[in-house]
Amino acid sequence: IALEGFELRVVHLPLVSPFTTSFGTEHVREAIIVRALGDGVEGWGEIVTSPAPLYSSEYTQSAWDVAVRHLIPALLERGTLRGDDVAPVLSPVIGHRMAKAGLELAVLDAALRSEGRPLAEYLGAVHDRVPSGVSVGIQQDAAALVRTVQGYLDEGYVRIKIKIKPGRDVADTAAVRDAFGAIPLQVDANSAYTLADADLLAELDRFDLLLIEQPLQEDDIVDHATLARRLRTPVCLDESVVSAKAAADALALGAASVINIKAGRVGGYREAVAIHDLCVGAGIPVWCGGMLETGIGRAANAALAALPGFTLPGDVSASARFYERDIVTRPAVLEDGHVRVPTGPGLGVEIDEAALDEVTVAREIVRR
Ligand code: OSB
Ligand code: MG
Repeated sequence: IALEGFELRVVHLPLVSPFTTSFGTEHVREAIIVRALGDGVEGWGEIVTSPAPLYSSEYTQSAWDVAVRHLIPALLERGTLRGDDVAPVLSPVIGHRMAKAGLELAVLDAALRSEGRPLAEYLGAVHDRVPSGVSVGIQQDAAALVRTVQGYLDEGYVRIKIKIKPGRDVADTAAVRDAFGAIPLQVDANSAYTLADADLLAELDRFDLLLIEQPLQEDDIVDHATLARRLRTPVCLDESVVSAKAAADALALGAASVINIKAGRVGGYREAVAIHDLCVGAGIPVWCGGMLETGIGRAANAALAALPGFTLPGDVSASARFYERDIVTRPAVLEDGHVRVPTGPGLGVEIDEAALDEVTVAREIVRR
């Protein structure tokens, strides 16, 4: 496509309930919505940052700054671009993967819409719907957690993930296991532990969890390998897997036996597919993570999760799990425990511009 510019918006979407992880509580989802402006076409993307660098080093203002000063100028300088060109053009810039992924998605969407081709097909999807898991934040106490999980099970979610942190781990997990029996259950620590907690984490082995996600720090690859040898529960990496190279290194060291793939964390959808392909080749199951995406990123996640190697249910929930009002006209819904993979051109969702305007708190257009 012939690129003419990009519109960036910071959006604030109120959450239906606060979302608490080991690193903090959010009441509002902040993200950057990207509109690629082409010659007669446009495309949409989402930069999945938060206001503070607590999940990873990126945050909204860092992504905005690098996008405006470095990434967008590099793309506009090229003029005409295919979706596949975005990652190579942006690769001289180190890091800033969420910013790169959001820009890549907007260009891909524009290019695919102009070809009339769905993103799912472009990525290599083989399913028309994906099983839907739900990520449950840390609640007031174990009783509240059980009530919250009950609600999601009643809605039909096929897999439960609970967030854990020191002091809210074994007892919370026991409460959910005791209340619901042999449901597909996993836990996510978001880097809250160290190798010194290995004995404590081994207590989780008795709950027959699908996996424990990111118990240690982002750069603790060797420690994750040491921990993985101590646990019966499979170790899954999220934060640590920032690229296909990082995934290959983690697998070579035995640091993970499952990988959570998020396009934002790894710098884009092409890179996400590369990690998928690598894991399929290595016999490692993968699943699609989430970053509380709006309908834009959520549509892309559903497409990615439909690739053949995504053999575990992902955090690809219905929009209503997080938002009362989404910014797309037909937000993802839960049907029989699944979310449909959009079939229209590009992302296959249409933007609700009135809803988008309502949640926009900052806006800038960068033209050639
Ligand atoms: O670690 O998977 C994570 C949300 C924000 C940041 C990190 C994570 C999460 C989630 C939510 O677990 C997943 C979702 O979007 O449903
Ligand atoms: Mg995680």
